[in-house]
Amino acid sequence: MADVIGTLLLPSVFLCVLLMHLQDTAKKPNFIIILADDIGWGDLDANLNPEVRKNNTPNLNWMAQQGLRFTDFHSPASTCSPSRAALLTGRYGLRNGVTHNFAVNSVAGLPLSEVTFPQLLQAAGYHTAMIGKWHLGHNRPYSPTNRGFSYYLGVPYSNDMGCTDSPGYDLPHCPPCDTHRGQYRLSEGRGCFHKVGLPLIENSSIVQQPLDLWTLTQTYQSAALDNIHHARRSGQPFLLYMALAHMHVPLAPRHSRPLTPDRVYAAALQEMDGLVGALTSAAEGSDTLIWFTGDNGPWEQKCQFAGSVGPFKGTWQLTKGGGSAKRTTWEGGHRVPTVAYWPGKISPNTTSSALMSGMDIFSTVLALAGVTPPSDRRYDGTDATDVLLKGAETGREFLFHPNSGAAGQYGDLQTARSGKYKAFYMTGAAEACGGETGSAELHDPPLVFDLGADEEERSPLDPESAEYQDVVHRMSCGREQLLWDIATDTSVSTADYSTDPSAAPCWPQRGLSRASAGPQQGLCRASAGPQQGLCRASAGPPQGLNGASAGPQQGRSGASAGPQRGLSRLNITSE
Ligand SMILES: *[C@@H]1O[C@H](CO)[C@@H](O)[C@H](O)[C@H]1NC(C)=O
Ligand SMILES: *[C@@H]1O[C@H](CO)[C@@H](O)[C@H](O)[C@H]1NC(C)=O
Ligand SMILES: *[C@@H]1O[C@H](CO)[C@@H](O)[C@H](O)[C@H]1NC(C)=O
Ligand SMILES: [Ca+2]
Repeated sequence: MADVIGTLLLPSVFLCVLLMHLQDTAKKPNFIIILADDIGWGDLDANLNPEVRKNNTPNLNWMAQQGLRFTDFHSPASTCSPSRAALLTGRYGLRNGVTHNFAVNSVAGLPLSEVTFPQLLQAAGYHTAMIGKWHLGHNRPYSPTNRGFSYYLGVPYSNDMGCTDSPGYDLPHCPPCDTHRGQYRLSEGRGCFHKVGLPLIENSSIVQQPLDLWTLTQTYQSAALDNIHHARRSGQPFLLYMALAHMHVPLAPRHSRPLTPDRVYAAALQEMDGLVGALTSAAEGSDTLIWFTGDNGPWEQKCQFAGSVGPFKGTWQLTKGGGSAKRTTWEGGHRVPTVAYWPGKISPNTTSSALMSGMDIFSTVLALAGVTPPSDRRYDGTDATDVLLKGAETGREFLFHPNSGAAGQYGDLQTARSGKYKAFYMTGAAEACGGETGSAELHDPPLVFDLGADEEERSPLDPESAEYQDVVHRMSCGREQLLWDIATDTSVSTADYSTDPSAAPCWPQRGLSRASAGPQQGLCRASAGPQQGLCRASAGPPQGLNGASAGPQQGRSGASAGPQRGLSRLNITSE
């Protein structure tokens, strides 16, 4: 009987599967990668025990309930630029060259010899849009529209790297851009940028400077929805890389009443969650993988304006002084809230404890799109398709965390993960709330923690124990293998971190000659006018260029863009 049914059904089932397969290959899936800035593992309610949840992330909780929540997912670095570079290239900073942050006046960015996954998707026919924080070089040819995005809207770096007219919540509180009689204020609190208005860039044009922090979420949301709707109408597969300004200071949640400082972070988190919800709704029914993650842990020195590490306290470090989140390789710096949602493809209400990294997004997204990255280089990302779609628990055998400013050389892989174990060859702290900094320490033999039993990293294993010996042997072999692999990689890039005052994105104020404000200290902002400081690309060429500079220098394997001068690098008049 079964045989008869089998014989009758087989051809039609086969045809069905074949048709589905043909459809699949004809229409590639869409991707929305949402990268939150400085978010803490404990900021996502779904990561916490029900009794300590604060109900700030209902949309993300819902996505987790309808999708997959990762419990051992890590940012590739614990500061912005290296984390983002590794996510986009699938390579450690030791290979892609980006080991620390770029500045407002950085001449260059992610080496041009590097290949980003948006670039590869774009070549495969995707509409590729990016909204938000780039932080991988704002001057041509390093800007997003030259690195794989057909559309870009956002702040070219962090939202605290420029002044605004109505500052958000930050610590210290930064004053507004001061244009009083064309002068800018000389001394302001540490960490406040006052010379350059925070720019909003669309494609390659400054469209607002300084931008309005308080409407930025709405601006980002409208642009994101436009891109999603446009791509859906056109039938073109799309990638949206949404690099949120949230939860990085200054926080500027819109609220009907002024907020007391202790309520600001929660309000900003709710605002971010609302934006995620809007993206999810816009993509409903469009065969879209939505992958939410973070670029590094909370910026603890911002005190009440920083996120929560949840149970990942880094207690060993705390007892020695300093903070144990952003910039460090403690769990608080690297373990980030991560949710993948793809109705019909990812099983609902599942969690995965697979050890994974943001670099794996590179390999997984490309595999799902059927795109093979160039074979002339080595990658550190692994294809996690089976973890997403088949519930496989096999994550990475090893994951290494680079130093991101808390200890040793930038980019050095001094912390290793394998299974439930973590080995520190070097430890270091970031600045804590209150200013304490701690100090770096070399560990030979390494410090080893069993995260399965000790998630707060309190008590290292006894170096005499057999367990320790076994772990250290395995970790050290894995690490040496990787370092050898990098040393023999013929396509390693070096980033140019040189700076030049004229490299800052700057819409010079009309009527204010550079000379009157000091040679390199004019306040960069859009001219006031009918549009209230909104300068469109059509407003004409920038004036008052000053300071010729050498053109961007490339990594040793990168092509040179040739000499360019000052502000014209942004090419405000075109695109
Ligand atoms: C999700 O899974 C958990 C644990 O397996 C279960 O207790 C809960 O009822 C599930 N929720 C839904 C909405 O299916
Ligand atoms: C700026 O754009 C114009 C018009 O497309 C082009 O002729 C010029 O070479 C560009 N300049 C730079 C510095 O890219
Ligand atoms: C940016 O590019 C998009 C798509 O090419 C275009 O529709 C839009 O007008 C551009 N915006 C600016 C300010 O150039
Ligand atoms: Ca960050």
